[in-house]
Amino acid sequence: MPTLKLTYFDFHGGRGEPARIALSIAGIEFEDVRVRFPEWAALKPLTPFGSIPTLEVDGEVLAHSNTINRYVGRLTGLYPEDALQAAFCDEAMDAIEEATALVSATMGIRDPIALKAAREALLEPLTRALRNIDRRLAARGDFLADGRLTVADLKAFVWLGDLASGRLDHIPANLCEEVAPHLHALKGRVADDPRVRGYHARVRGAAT
Ligand SMILES: N[C@@H](CCC(=O)N[C@@H](CS)C(=O)NCC(=O)O)C(=O)O
Repeated sequence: MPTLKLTYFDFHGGRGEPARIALSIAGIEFEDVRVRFPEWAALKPLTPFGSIPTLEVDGEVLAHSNTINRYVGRLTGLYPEDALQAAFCDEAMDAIEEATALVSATMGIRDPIALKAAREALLEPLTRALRNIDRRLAARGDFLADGRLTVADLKAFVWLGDLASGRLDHIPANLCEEVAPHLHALKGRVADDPRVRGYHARVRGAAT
């Protein structure tokens, strides 16, 4: 197994958390580097694309969350071997990434009125993304690909947790529940997976 160092912000969510969960539940050792927000400005220019997560693999640095998720998925057995199922997995992760980028673009808005307007403008595209992914999930069964837990489900789980966290002002915490019932059920299914429950029991209280 390669030596792995995963670098991401110090909270239980966002683009780096699915890889943390995947590696942890597979019992694969990795250095879990958690960046505090004040440390980020100094680190940013040292990353390949000015963003995190990054995953160092025997000294080679990988960037972009879905690249990392696929790589980690292959290491952990949480990425489909079948080409079509792998494409289903990728499609879901790319769709979530597109929706995540919409929200990310509003993260730096400091003016409360501008933030409210930007977040309210997100409701329509976010609802559309949730409904679209929900329809794909409904067509495929209990999981987004391969009929079993994959990194796509972990990415969906973390994304939906972020949306429902109440940390995103002006995004109703129950949006997924209201518009995407299959995804909402998937979130519960992943949370109830004994491996994921074990992960949360281990990390609870370690970070916010
Ligand atoms: N497409 C990239 C986007 C990464 C990204 O924007 N990460 C955010 C955190 S979730 C970040 O590094 N923000 C700080 C910044 O851009 O300065 C990915 O999927 O990893």
